[in-house]
Amino acid sequence: MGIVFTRLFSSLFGNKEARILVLGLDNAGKTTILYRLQMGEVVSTIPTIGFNVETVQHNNIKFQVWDLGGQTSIRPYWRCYFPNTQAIIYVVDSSDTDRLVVAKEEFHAILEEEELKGAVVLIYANKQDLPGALDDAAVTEALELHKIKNRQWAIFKTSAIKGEGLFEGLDWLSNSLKSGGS
Ligand code: G3D
Ligand code: MG
Repeated sequence: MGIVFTRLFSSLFGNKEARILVLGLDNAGKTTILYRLQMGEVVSTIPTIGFNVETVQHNNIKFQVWDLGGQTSIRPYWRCYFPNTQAIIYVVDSSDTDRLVVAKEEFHAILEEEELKGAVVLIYANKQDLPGALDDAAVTEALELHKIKNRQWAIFKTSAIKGEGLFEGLDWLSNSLKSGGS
């Protein structure tokens, strides 16, 4: 996957610093995805502000991961990570039907952020290998993706454990970043 990744994303941003945020509720599979993509060393930091951010730097592209939900007091600090964000990868545990409403609310709150207005959105309907996992159409409905206005988005079924669907999603992402000229 490392080589595939290089082929997809290299020279996409020239020398410009680029940021891709990988977000979702805890337990969605974000950290698993980060390791699965094998882009480089995952560096985990716990800033004094109190939330854990995992970072992988691949050339000039920075992937940054943290858990949404929970304490509202730390949320203002998320904004430090918003500038220069070209894409958001939103990860959902498709088998955790109880928390899909929360996942939806967190998702739409993030989309409202001014500094993320231009970001392309890729949704991973993860944990497709689990019995009872909702498919992409059902997750689309649960997250109310039809409400997304004025931005490119796509949803892919994935199993981070099996490594399925991740590459297809990134392929879409790199193509839409190319066409969007961001
Ligand atoms: P997070 O970083 O979003 O909080 P993690 O989520 O990557 O830590 O994953 C949480 C748990 O879900 C882990 O299990 C992980 O192995 C599992 N997981 C992630 N992706 C998948 C998937 O596609 N299918 C299945 N079946 N499980 C997945 P543990 O047991 O280590 O807590
Ligand atoms: Mg994690």
